[in-house]
Amino acid sequence: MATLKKKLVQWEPTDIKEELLKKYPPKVARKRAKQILINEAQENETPEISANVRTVPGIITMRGCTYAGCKGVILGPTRDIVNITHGPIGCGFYSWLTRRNQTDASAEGAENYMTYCFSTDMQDEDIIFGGEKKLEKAIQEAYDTFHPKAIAVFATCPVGLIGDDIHAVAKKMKEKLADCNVFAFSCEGYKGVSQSAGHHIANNQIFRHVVGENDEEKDGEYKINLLGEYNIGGDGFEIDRILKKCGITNIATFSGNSTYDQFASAPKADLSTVMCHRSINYVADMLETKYGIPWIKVNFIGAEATAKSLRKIAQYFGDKKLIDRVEEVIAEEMPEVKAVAEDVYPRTEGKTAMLFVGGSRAHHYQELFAEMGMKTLSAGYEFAHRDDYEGREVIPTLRVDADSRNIEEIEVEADEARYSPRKSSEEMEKLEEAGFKFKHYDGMIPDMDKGTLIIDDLNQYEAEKLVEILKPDVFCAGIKEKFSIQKLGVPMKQLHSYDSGGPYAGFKGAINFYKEIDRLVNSRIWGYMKAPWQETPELSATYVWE
Ligand code: CFM
Repeated sequence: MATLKKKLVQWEPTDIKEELLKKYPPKVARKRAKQILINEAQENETPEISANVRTVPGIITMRGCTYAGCKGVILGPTRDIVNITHGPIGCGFYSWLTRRNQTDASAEGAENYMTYCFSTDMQDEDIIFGGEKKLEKAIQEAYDTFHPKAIAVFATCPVGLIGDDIHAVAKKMKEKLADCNVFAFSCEGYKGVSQSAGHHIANNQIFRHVVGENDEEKDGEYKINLLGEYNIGGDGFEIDRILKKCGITNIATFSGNSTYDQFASAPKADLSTVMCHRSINYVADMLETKYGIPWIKVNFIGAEATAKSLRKIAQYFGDKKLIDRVEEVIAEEMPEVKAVAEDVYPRTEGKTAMLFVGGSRAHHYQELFAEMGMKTLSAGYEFAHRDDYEGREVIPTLRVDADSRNIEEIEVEADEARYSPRKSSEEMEKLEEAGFKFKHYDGMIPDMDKGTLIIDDLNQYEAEKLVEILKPDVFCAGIKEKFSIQKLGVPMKQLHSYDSGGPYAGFKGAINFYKEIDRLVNSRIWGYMKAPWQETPELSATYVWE
């Protein structure tokens, strides 16, 4: 172990970057160079990072496809919509319960279709002669069997290639079935450069076909929406527990542990809180434009971040009763969190981490590591956009390329009957003067130290190189990375599925995470692994870039 620790800090970030790029053909190296940024940690002076661009073919990316982002990520956690994959069976099968979103269907009469895998199972003849009839039959069959309140149809790559009009089929069946909302998503896997395009396609259609469908008033005080929280490993359950304890009413979660009615009722909230900015910021914007609901960024990953987010919500409503209750809850929850943090701290302090996850967790989880005294050496997203790195200020300057133009932007206007500003402009100004920021996200970069490496769309080759050079105490990514990293002698924590652990959100989640990471970074088993560079030490400190 001692020999491994020695290797830290002996590489300059510029040398590491050169080392990562060295093997590539010049054209690929030039492209990747723009996606690898050495952090200046100076607000607003950070040079731009290239993100949301195509992966070079042949590179083993960590990304997923557009269909995965639509069907799996956004619609996956909603229990009472029948989700039919129109395509060959593999797409439906692969997205069948592979994401660890949980749901609570224990209420009497609760519908839950999440455990089912619905697919049209397209065959060669459907590809040749068209699959619309088969889709129509599948919708009818699902309706006859379950009588769900909604059926969603998802396009896979071949559907787009052969030109099946899934929207026409959905429209026809909606009219025919009358008491079932049927809508479709043109989320062919190839549609965008990653799953991020699928989030956008999914949210547009949910906004168009479901949001606002239920106009009934909802009970409760301090009504919020929780956007971009997907209840992975029960995170949403923990957040809901805390919100409830504070007396805050969660009208709709998009989309962890959600139902059709939650989406339909979202306009009834008085504040939208955004967890995962990447996957859902456009819904927050649309809810504001159409219904007048302001939005703020929150983060329930990390105990301090959770406390801060609760205080922000309370400050927004500005009611003394809520402000006091939130303080009481924080005071009640924190001692246990602090006790565990203090216990692990001597063992975790000074340890190092790398995080390459999706489009928000690589940022959020740095909070939890910081609470344990751990330092993030390098981090990056798989598919986030520049605003998730550099902050929302860059949005007006984002380049619209052929791939992003491919994804529909829906025009939303204020709803004549239902638009009502939740706060007067004076009240909003007052909050802003007191330091409150609406529609605001600074991104990952300002929170990272100078000299750290921020890498977009990291691939397998670069991941192994990075680990080899910097030897972190823990590497965080997903299942595809898990074993190649562990074979290098470094513990690997899955931050998508949590390795079947969790929850890690909120106060109880922080406790789980501290304990888990303490076990991982202090396990002696990693010391027994022989990594290739331990046998070929020329790759260590003696290396000089020419
Ligand atoms: Fe948002 Fe997510 Fe993420 Fe994401 Fe995801 Fe996920 Fe993720 Mo895996 S919505 S961007 S597409 S926080 S499934 S719950 S863990 S890559 S960092």
